[in-house]
Amino acid sequence: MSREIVIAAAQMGPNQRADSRRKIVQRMIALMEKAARCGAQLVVYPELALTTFFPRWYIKDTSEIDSFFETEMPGADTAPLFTRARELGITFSFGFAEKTEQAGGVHHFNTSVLVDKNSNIILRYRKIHIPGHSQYESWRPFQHLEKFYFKPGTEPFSTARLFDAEFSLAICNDRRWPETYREMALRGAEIALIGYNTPMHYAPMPSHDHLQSFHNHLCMQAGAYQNGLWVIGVAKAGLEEGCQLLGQTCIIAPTGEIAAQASSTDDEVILALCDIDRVKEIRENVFNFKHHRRPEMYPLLSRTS
Ligand code: CDV
Repeated sequence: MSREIVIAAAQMGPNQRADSRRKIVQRMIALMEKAARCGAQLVVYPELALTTFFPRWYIKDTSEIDSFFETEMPGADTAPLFTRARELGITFSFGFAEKTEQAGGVHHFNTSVLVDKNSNIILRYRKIHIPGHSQYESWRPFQHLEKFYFKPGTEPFSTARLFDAEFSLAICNDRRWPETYREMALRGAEIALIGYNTPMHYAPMPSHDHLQSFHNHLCMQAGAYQNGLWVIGVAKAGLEEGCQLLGQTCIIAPTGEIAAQASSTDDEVILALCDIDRVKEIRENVFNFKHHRRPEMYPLLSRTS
């Protein structure tokens, strides 16, 4: 029996700081309903879908910082999204800022979850590659203080089974690292869901600004092809609080080909009928790990220092 899944990537336009969670969640529900009308079984939203990309600001007030974080999922504001998904029989994935208490301490993560059609969170991933800087840097036109707001996740990429296929989650900067896709594929993942917020201006190397679009597709297409994965890359896009964010939401086949791509920087749904068995075209041939990979020749890859 073929394993075909209609997957929707729900690109989101900008979230301004003054937008309430309620308003943002309503937009997410509207995207979900549109995707459902088109036959989607899974809807994928971006990184930090519920808020603006707040690491662009240096905020000292802890209650103000807390206002960007979720302490429960679903909480009062996000419950309507879960309820509507259950009514529609839709599975979905989205990113959010998570504040959690563990081992007597409070931790802040940049998190993504995968939710089944009964509203159960079946996979939770906390961003491993935290980019940016940890202290205010006055020379920047806007900050990228992810290292100030978030601790890196402590669990490696893992997978969850849905629709008879193996799913894995990654978040934004993770997509630029080849290790992300290889680790997922070695763990049996067949579909990688990756939300992102990528400013068009990269302050440490502005001469690369014109390459943002190219690098976005380059890394995800390479990751898909070199590991035989479907990759669903979903942007929060457009002009958010004066900061232009890249769009280019796309669904990439295991051959590295783009199967569907957004054509705006607003709220937009794109879909593809993803035949998960196409993973085999790559994994049983050119990148058959068992037959051709030479891990004993790559000892530095897993060295930690
Ligand atoms: N949200 C991100 O992780 N953004 C980073 C940028 C800003 C370096 C990215 O890799 O797109």
